[in-house]
Amino acid sequence: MRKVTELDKNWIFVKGVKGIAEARVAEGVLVSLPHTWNAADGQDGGNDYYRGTCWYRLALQRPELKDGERAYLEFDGAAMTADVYLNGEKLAHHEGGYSRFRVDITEKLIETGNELMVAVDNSDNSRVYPQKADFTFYGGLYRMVRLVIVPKAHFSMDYYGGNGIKVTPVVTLAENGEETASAVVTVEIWAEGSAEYVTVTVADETKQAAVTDGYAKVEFHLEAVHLWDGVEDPYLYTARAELESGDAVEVRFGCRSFRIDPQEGFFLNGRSYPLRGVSRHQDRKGAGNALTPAMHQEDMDIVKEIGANTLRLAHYQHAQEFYDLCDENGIIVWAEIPYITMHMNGGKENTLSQMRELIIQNYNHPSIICWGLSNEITAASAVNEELLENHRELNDLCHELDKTRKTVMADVFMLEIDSPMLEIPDINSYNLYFGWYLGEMKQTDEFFDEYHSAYPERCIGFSEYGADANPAYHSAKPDRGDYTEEYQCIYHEHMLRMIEERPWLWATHVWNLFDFAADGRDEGGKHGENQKGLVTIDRKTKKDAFYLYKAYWSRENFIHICGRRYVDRTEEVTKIKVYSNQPSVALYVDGIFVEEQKGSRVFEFEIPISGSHKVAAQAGEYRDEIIVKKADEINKEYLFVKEGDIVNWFDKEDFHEDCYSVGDTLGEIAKSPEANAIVQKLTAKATASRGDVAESVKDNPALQRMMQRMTLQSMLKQAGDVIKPEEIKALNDALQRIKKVTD
Ligand code: GCB
Repeated sequence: MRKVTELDKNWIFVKGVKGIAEARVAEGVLVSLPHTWNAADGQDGGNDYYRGTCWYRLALQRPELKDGERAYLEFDGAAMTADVYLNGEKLAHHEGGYSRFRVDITEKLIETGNELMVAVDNSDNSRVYPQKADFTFYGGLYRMVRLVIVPKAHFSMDYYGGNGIKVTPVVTLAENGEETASAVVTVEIWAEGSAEYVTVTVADETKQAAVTDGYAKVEFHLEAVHLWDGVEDPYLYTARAELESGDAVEVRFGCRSFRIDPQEGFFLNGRSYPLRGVSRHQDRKGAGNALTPAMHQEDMDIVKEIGANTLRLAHYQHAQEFYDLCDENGIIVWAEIPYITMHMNGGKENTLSQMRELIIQNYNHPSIICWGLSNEITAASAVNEELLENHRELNDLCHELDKTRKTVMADVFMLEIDSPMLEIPDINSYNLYFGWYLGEMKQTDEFFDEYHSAYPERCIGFSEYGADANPAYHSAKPDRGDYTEEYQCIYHEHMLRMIEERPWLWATHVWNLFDFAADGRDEGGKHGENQKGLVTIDRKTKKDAFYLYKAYWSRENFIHICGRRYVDRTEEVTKIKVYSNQPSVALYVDGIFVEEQKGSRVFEFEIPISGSHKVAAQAGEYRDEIIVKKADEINKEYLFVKEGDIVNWFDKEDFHEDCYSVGDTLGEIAKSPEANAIVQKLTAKATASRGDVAESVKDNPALQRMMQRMTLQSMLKQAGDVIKPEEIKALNDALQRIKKVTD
């Protein structure tokens, strides 16, 4: 029997001390695990959260060890690198903040007074990923640490944090005439410490096999297999393996088959099963990344509520508890390592070891169907032989460790579609932000159509898309870059229509289900947060766009009126938008019936307003209600761009349609040498502010073409603070004096 003790209490945490001598005697503070030292400063922005070495100290009782038993420490997550010391001696060094590792301490334990010390470091370096990315790199022992005592002969404890058992079900689906599917389930085990035989039980059948050189393989044939069938029926089997020493491991697995077709998308167990879902980061307000089981469960409850059937667990290995929840709830998962944004010359070994750990530790989860090699890796790195080689090695490693799953990459929009990068993984996916960071929403449609017609034999997905929204911000004229809930809705309405018309997209993942901490950000009225979530970082507010997805995906009947936070409205006639999965919606104002609409998911009404009104929408027994009030002036609390900023120079009455303006595309402006010349000066300044973007535009004809379709205003907004609103206004005034060149 193995004995497992959680070491969650009585740790002394010492911050900002480099050497062990000092850390041993430092007073420190008492903490419990999970713990991160960036729970507060990693979330309030400004790039100044603490990145460095901190220490965790624990007085460890010597466990009683009998008959050759061994004692291991098991760390589920120490971010980002860890050095483990027992009684002053360094026993292990681990690089990678998201995976499990173990340390054998058997020989180093002393009779009394054992002192465990762990130095954890999240400072920057040039070896361990991630180093450059849009999220906070929390430091700490932010997942559980355990003491595990195993008998002399035990399942492997020393191999990349795995648990020594690999279960591979191969399903044969029912064909004409047959009623049920069958499966061959291969159970492989690895043992250390001279085991002789293993007893394996799967679905009430028990078999024994000899263990040779620490390895054994047993096969089971399951007739009438109960499939793991996604959200409909995520049935899990258990495999239990026991050595003669009494050491036992138990894992759950699922029998399912899948395939991905470049024209028809994803198939689960032989039937079309379009993957439509969201991404998730592992953090939340106040806790940082030190999440409790209840927090994981709450996240999964929200995934279920929105009705997603897939999750991209970005941008690193998530907690075992969460992959377990995905298994139990039938959610199809994209798992990945943090090889992100920027390739590092000295980082290849780390990408390989993080991938090894990801696969070995997560192989048995039926929810996972692909391994992500990298994310937007060409955003700040050129496509050269070194980058290609790193990807080829990762790709080969995945196939060597796992014959059953696909490899995938999340490509940045400026990666040319004919790049050799795209030929490496089995399938691909693009992150596109047209309509948010740049360009117009419909460029997304055009991009995918171009890709699909150029490469009809390739599987392509939509791995990221989104628009930031601060639920405090509102507008009757939502616009790109205004951070309003209303623009986020319009953006996602477009994307959902776009996706529906392209069933060949093998998977689509909204970026992101939850707002998350991104220390480098300071925008949209919040510090240190990426607000592309459909739900706020504290999980308390579901933004309106959440209900749009729910209307598309969920079978739980509901009705939702948008704009409950947009109370004060200056317009005489206001728009009331309702999201529902019901076929018709009736609207009432102040208790009086106004109109009933038949439709699908998005229902739009217009009502005149004069005072304070109670607006209700009803579909059968489902009902929702909001209050709106006629206001004389715009409520400043609703605006990201506050008073004094220049917002709407288009509203001027003297706007000349026959002259140029910042609302024209770069392509249109280029037709007039005069207009082009004055624009060039400002755009040069804008692109210079984003060195990485400027570089890629220069060498990238596809991107240049795309930029021709962008409005000047979109392009300038990219530059953020570099171009002042006054400068844009002056530019617009100058353009308004130049007559348009007609073809
Ligand atoms: C991306 C990245 C993701 C960012 C996202 C954004 O493409 O992959 O990590 O958070 O864009 O919101 O800009």
